[in-house]
Amino acid sequence: MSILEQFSLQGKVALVTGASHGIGFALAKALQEAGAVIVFNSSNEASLQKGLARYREAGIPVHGYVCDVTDEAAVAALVSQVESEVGVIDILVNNAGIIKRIPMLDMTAADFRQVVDVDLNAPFIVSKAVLPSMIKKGHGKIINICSMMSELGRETVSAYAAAKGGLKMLTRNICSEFGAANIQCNGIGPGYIATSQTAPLRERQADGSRHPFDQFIVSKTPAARWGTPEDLEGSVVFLASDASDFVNGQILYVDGGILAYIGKQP
Ligand code: NAP
Ligand code: GCO
Repeated sequence: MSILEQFSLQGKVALVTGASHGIGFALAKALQEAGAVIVFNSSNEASLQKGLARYREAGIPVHGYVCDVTDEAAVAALVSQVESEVGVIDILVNNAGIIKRIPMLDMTAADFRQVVDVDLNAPFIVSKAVLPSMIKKGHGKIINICSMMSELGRETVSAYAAAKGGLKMLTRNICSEFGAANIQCNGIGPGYIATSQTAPLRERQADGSRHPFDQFIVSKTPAARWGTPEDLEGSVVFLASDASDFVNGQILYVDGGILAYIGKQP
């Protein structure tokens, strides 16, 4: 197989969860450009319609569905509907995620549970729903969108870091349990990426200056910039393709070097 054929996704069906915008949209765009048929879901009809319009404007053919990824019955129904309307899912990208930035002593258990439900329980639910058909087909790719917070903590993101740390270990466990069935499960760990999720950390201050956190992240990142969703496109095609058939249980950090860097002396 030529190197370009190794990276081709022709004939594959990819489900990217929560891909109406942001990182998920960029990942779906890249997978489609590599040849995959794209399926995505949104948590509600309004977001689905906005997402469908965004894909239409970009000339990207997609199949879109409403599905709350934390709802096991809804996920089972989604996978069954996709299998009958589009085809068996060859590639799953567990992208849907939320964050709550609340100091731990102020965070309710309900807040904590909600973040873990979307960021950790849902990847378990959706992976469990797609694995049987992948096993029957004799191959499959599961890509979990982890985070720098799979490795590091910081104030106010206890639930998110716990969930993303768990997602790193779920990735390794799916690898362990299904590697023999030719299923590869890896993670992508984005650094700080400019999306709606991190918009509050980049808001201009009243005096027009950059947000202190924005300045902090740029100073801590060797690439000296925030990442963009497009920075993640190559890594998702690699992990979704035959080129990564002997890569399993790994988290590929796409972070501009921030995890490797202790930071400049003040
Ligand atoms: P985003 O713009 O907030 O998008 C998150 C997506 O998740 C939304 O499209 C949302 O879909 C979907 N979602 C949330 N709850 C859902 C549910 N219950 N059911 C179905 N879909 C649901 O965030 P993003 O920055 O693109 O992040 C995408 C992923 O990358 C997340 O897992 C995030 O943790 C991770 N990540 C982000 C960064 C970053 O710096 N931005 C860095 C590392 C990792 P709807 O709009 O339909 O509700
Ligand atoms: C935060 C940010 C981060 C990013 C990302 C970093 O509040 O610290 O939202 O958590 O979203 O996960 O990799």
